[in-house]
Amino acid sequence: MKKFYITTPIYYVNAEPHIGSAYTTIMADIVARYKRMMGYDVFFLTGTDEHGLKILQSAKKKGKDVREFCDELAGKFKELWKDLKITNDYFIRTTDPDHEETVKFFVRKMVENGDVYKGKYSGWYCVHCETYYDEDEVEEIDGKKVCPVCKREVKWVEEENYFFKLSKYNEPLKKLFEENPDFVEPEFRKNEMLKILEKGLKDISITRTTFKWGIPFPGDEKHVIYVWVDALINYVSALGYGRKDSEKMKYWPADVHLIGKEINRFHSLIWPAMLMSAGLDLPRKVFAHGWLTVNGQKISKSLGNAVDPREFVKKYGNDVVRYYLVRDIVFGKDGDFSEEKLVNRLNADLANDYGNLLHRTLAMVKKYFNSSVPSPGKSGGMDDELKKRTEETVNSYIELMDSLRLTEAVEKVWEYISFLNTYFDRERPWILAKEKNEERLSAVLYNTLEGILKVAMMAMPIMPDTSEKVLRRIGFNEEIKPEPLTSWGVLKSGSRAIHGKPLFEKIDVKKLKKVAEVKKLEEKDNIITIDEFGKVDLRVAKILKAERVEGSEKLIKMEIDVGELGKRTLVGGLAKHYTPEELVGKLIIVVANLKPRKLFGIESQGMLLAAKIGDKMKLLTVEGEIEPGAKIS
Ligand code: ME8
Repeated sequence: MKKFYITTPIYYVNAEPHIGSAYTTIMADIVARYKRMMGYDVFFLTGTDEHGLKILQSAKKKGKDVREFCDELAGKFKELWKDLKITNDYFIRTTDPDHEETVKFFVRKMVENGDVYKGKYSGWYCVHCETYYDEDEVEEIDGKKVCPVCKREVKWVEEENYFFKLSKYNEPLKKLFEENPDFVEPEFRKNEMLKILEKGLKDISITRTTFKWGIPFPGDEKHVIYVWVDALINYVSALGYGRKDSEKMKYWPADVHLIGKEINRFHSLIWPAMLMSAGLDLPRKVFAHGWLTVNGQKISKSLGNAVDPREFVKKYGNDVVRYYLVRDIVFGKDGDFSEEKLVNRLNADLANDYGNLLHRTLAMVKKYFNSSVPSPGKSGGMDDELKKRTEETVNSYIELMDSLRLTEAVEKVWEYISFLNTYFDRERPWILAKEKNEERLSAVLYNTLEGILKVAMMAMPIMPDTSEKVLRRIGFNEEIKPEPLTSWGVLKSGSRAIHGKPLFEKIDVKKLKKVAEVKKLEEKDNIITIDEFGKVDLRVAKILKAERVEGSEKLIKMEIDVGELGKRTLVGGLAKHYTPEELVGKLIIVVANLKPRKLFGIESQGMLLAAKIGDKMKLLTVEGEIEPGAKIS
C-alpha cells in the first residue's frame, strides 16, 4: 500500500486554539481523508509546541506552573480537534519525554557532522515569533524596533550560544529547489525562498542560556535547545526517529508539511538543512497557505476577534464550516472569514444546489418506485453527456486534490452538481411519469442518483457526515473505496432509498444581520441579560483574619467565612485604605464563584466588592447583622 504522511504545524500553547489553527488542521484533515479514501496508508500528525520563552512568559502571566499550563492548553487543542472530527493519527507534544530523546539524538547527529560550533550571538529577538533578526531585518515603528512579521517590539539579545552552520547548506538547498521545482508551493512562496537563498543564508543560533524551559543541549546542559529546532524535529520524533520504537519511520519522508506562510522559512530552508546535516531524507513538499482575517481584520486576542470555531460549528454544523473554509478561502491565498459569507454558501451551494437536488430526486424515487432504487432503464436524452461529464469531473477532481488545489477541486464538484440539476430539469422526470414512460423515468432517476453518489464521494473528505448520510439515503451501504468513484453504474437497483428531511436548513440572512446589530448595540451599551447577571454568585462574608502581604504595598490577605461555602482565602488591594485590624469582623460582599487566581503566590478564592472614586475606596457591606453566606439577589 502506498504511504502518505501529512503534518500541520505544532501550535504554540500560549493561547487557546482559534479559527486560524483550526483552518490549517481542517485543510490537512481534508487531504488526509481524501488520501485514505483513495487507498493510501496515511499518517496524519498534529500537536503542540510547548517550550521557549513565549510559553514560559504566558504561564507566568497567568500565575501558573508552566507544565500545568501546557497540560491545560494542550488538552484544549486535543478537545477541539475531537469536536471538529479531525482524524489525526497522533498528537505530539514537545514536552513528551520521547520527543526529548529524539531531539537530543538529532542534535548529536548535527554535532557529529561538524555542523555545530560555539560562538557569541548578538541581535534582535521577537519572543512572540521566537525568531532572531538581523539589524537590517527589523522594522521601526514610533522609534521602536519591531518584528517584521508580527510588528511587536523586539528585544536585544547577547549570549554565548551554539550555532548551526546553516550557511554551509546554501548551495545544497539551491540544488534542492532546482531539482524539485514543486518543493515549495504555491510558486510565489517558493520565489520568496529563492530570494533568501540568493542573498545567502547565515549561521543560526540554536541554543539559549537565559532561561531553562526547553530541552537541554546534549553535552552542555547550561544551554537549552532553541525552540524552533526542538519544534521542527517533531516531524520525525512522532515517528520514533532515533528511538527503539522507530517502526513508524517507514512514513518518512513527509509527503506534505502544511503550514501558514509566516513560518515558511523555517520549514523550507532551516528544516531541510537540519535534515541534510542529520543525514535524513527530505520532505517532498512544503505547502504554505495564506492568512485568514476575520471581517477584514487580522485575528488577534487584543482585538477580541479571535473566533472560536466551536461557536460556528454549534450554530451551523461541522460540515458547513469545513465546506465554507475550503470553498471560500482560495487554498494558498489570504482570505477573509465572515459569518455572512458562510451563511450565503450554506443557503446557495448546500441547501439549494446540493440539498434540493437530493430531495427532489428522492421524492420521485419514493413516489414512483416506492423508495427502491430504480433500474438503469433505457439510455437516451442527455445520458451520454452526463456520463462523459462525470468522468471528466472525477478525473479533474483527483488531479486537483492530488496537487492540493483544494478550492478548485470543490468548485469542480459544485459545477457538476449544477450540471446534474440541469440534467434533471431538461429530462423532466415528472413529465416522463405522466407519460408513463417508465424506462426513461427510471433511467433519469437512476442516473441522477448515480451522479449524487459521485458527489457524496468527492465531498466525503470535506463533509464526511453529510456524505455518509447521503450515501445511506440513496441506498449505497458499501465500504468507501476508489472504485465507486471512478466507474459508472455502481448503485444497485432495488436497494432501499430514504427520502427523509432536507439535508440543510436555509438561514434567513436578514434575521441574522438584525441579531448581529442588536448584539453590537448591547455590547456598546454594556448591557447584559438577566441570565448573564444570574451567573454571578454574590454572598455576604465575614472577615475572620487579615494581614498585609509581604512585599506588596497594596495587598491584604484575609480569611473569610462564607457560611455554607466554608472558609476561604481572599487577597484584595485594600492596604492603602484599611489597616488589617480595621478589617477583622467586617461583613463584606464577595463574588463567590470567580475562578481562583494567584496574587503574589497566594491563591485568592473570590473577589470583594468596594466602591471607588479617585483615591478613595470604601468596602461594600450590609445593613445590620446577617449570617455569613447569605445570598445577594
Ligand atoms: O508558529 N490564518 O505556532 P502558532 C491562517 N509553533 N492560519 C493561521 C492563522 C491565520 N490567521 N493564525 C495561525 C507556530 N494560523 C509554531 C510552529 S511547527 C514546527 C512550529 C495557523 O501557534 C497557520 O498554520 O503560531 C500558522 O502557520 C500556524 O497556525 C501558527 O501557529
